Amino acid sequence: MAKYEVYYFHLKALGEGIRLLLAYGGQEFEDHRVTTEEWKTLKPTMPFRQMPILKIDGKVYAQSNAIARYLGRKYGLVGKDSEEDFEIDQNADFFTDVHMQAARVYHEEDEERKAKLQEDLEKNHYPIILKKLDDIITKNNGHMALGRLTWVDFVFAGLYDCLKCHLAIPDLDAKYPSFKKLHDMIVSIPKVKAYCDKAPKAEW
Ligand SMILES: N[C@@H](CCC(=O)N[C@@H](CS)C(=O)NCC(=O)O)C(=O)O
Repeated sequence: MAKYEVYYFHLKALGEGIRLLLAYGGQEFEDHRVTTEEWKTLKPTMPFRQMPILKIDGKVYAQSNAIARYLGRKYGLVGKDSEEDFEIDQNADFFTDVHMQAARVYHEEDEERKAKLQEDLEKNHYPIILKKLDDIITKNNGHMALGRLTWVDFVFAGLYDCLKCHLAIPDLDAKYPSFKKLHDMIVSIPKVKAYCDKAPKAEW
């Protein structure tokens, strides 16, 4: 049987969707939570100098959405044709865009600039893009695409706590209940819940 290993920081963020998918697929895996100190040595050995990566029998694969898509294919969480896959990919990319906008501002080091950028996002962008995300989930029966369970739901659930932190909107759950509902639905799937219950706790 193939050996699966996930390498990521002690975070949920971009790594958790992969862990949740492996748990869903009933796949045993080694969950390497890399420390900042270890990362200095590991970084140059990574395909794109970043994590998460998935190792299968020692072969390294990178890019969180590509890994999630691969696992989705393995576990029957994909479309029935190319057009359905297209819809999943489209909504996954949109979700990544939403997260990247928030992450860029969250990581801004100049406090004054950060406050201005955050104000602009909250006033001019978040109401539009978060409503769009909410519409997608509502229209899809509580899912990210195709009105049913696909791999992008796991990406959403894995990243949700991190997204909340990066968005810095304290009442996000109340404003967009569809988000929390989708997250909670994924982490309640019995095999996924069993993983979550025993996994090391990371805030986001
Ligand atoms: N597009 C990549 C982005 C990966 C990424 O940004 N990884 C960050 C952590 S979330 C990282 O490795 N940071 C450490 C570094 O760049 O040194 C993916 O989705 O996997």
